[in-house]
Amino acid sequence: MSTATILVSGMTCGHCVKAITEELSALDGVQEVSVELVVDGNSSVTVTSLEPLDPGAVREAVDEAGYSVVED
Ligand SMILES: [Cu+2]
Repeated sequence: MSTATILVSGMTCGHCVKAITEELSALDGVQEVSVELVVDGNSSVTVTSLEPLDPGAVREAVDEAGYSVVED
C-alpha cells in the first residue's frame, strides 16, 4: 500500500471535497482519499493506493476537478 499527500489550492467547501475525492478515487488502484479542508488556503489531500501513483495522473485528476496541486 502506498500513501501520498498533496497540497491543493482552491477548495472552499464540502462540495469541493466531494468533487476531488470522486476524481481521485477514479484513478487506478486508489483505495482511499482523505481531505483536510483549509478554506482559503492549501488543503491537504492524502491518497492511499495499491501502487505508487503517477504524479502527473494525480495532477491531471485534480485539474479535472477544477483545482490545482501546489508544488512545494
Ligand atoms: Cu466547494
